[in-house]
Amino acid sequence: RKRIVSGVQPTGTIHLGNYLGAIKNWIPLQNTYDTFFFIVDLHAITLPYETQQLFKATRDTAAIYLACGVDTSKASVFVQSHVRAHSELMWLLSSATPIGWLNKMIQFKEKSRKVGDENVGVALLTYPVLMASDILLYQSDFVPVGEDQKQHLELTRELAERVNYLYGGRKWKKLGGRGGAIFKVPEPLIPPEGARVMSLTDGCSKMSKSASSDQSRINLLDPKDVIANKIKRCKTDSFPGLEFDNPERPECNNLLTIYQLMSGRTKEEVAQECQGMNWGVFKRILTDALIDHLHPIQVRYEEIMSDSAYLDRLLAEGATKAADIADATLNNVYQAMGFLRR
Ligand code: AQP
Repeated sequence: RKRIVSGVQPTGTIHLGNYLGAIKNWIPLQNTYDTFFFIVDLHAITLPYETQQLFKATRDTAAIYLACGVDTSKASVFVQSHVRAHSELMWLLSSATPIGWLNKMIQFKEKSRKVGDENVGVALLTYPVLMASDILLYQSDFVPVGEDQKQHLELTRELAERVNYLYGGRKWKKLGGRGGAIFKVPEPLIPPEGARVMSLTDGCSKMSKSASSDQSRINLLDPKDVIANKIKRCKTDSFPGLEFDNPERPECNNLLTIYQLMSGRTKEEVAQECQGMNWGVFKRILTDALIDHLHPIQVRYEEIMSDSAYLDRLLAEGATKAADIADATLNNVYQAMGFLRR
């Protein structure tokens, strides 16, 4: 079976953007692909963070994956730092990564501007090399990527080809390596349309964990009254009726898209149902759709969190399964690069 890897950083509370842009799309993939869904904790320390918060968010994120329908009998679910090969491969790959490639990364420029020079750690620059390790360790065929991760995946592909060129082929075979290439070069898996969820307070910026105002996002674990309040206060406009795809109405497009995805209807059905509505009526049906969709996830989340020993056991099993594959790749890389193995 073809392989897919993906993950979310435990940097804050999981919001509707993470759910609609990533986790929800993983569920059908589990049936057709060999899937690896991990909690990307090593990436979560690339910006200043709270240790207590990382500790809590790591388990929370795992529980949310399961509550959303990730099934550990089909997918490998684990915490990134529990599989040591991720950090180890990163070191090996960093020796083959020209620093100029990293300096070009848009996300590095944006994030370093945000935190200010004195808070920019080296890990923020080398983040894409760790991401490449995450993907290449599992010889992944596909990686689901949003717009903001496309450049990082391109770097992963170039790095795979570079390592294959530098250390693979005949030289590798002489050292005892098997197969044609050290790494499979992964392809992007473009998420379904409408998967980019925008902020509730500004339809032109994406919904994000790090936005300072909690009003800008719906968190997956928000209680009913909080959801109702956020939708009541979210930004709208003063055009008559409601419509998709009007560039002058980004908030309207975003809220209709959220409604469409939460209610499970088609875009055409929603366009027709809502075209004559005013904001008051629409906000009520949107609130109901959000609550109806998120409530069962929240109930399952509570059940899972009530037995954290069980959750930890599942994560340990996931890490063991993942490490089997990751260690085999890592061993090949060491060998190909000329290291004397124990
Ligand atoms: N607004 C969004 N719409 C659609 N998809 C989104 N993702 C994040 N925000 C949206 C997707 O969620 C996955 C996990 O992303 P991450 O944990 O690496 O965080 P991120 O992409 O940096 O976005 P966050 O979660 O909002 O954090 P910050 O505040 O750091 O930007 C990815 O698949 C991502 O595409």
